[in-house]
Amino acid sequence: MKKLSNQGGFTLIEALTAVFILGVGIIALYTLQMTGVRGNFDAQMRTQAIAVAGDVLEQLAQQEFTDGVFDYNSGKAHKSSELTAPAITLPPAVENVGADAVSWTVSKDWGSDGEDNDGDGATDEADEAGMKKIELTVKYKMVANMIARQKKVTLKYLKVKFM
Ligand SMILES: [Ca+2]
Ligand SMILES: [Ca+2]
Repeated sequence: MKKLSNQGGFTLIEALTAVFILGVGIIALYTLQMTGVRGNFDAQMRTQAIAVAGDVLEQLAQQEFTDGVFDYNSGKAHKSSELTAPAITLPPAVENVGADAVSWTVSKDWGSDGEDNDGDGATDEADEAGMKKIELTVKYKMVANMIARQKKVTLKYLKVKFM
């Protein structure tokens, strides 16, 4: 039988090349996996932050239009410490941010802010009065690959004075 001279198995270069390609593949898979895990984690933190925002919004909705929590406050943010009962449970990701994790800003009353808020051409007319724009922000901190990143969710709504 004729023996083929070229059948001495793999050369070292071929073996190293195969290992290298396999390595690159494994690293790519690992990176993909980590990206997926991080994405899941981020979604989870975000959901928790939105739940907190919903709780705060509910409490704000129960306050009168004239309550201090809706003061214009020179545009400065209100803090969650202004809220009374019931206490809002903060998930660790929100609590880690600190005292300003939950805050909201209040616009001037649309009836006296010198702007045409509803875009009808008239400024500060009767149907703009008794409305304020509330912008609620919940910050949360997520840790991924040992790096802490702060993110936030923002909800906007109109507080309307009942006549
Ligand atoms: Ca107007
Ligand atoms: Ca206005």
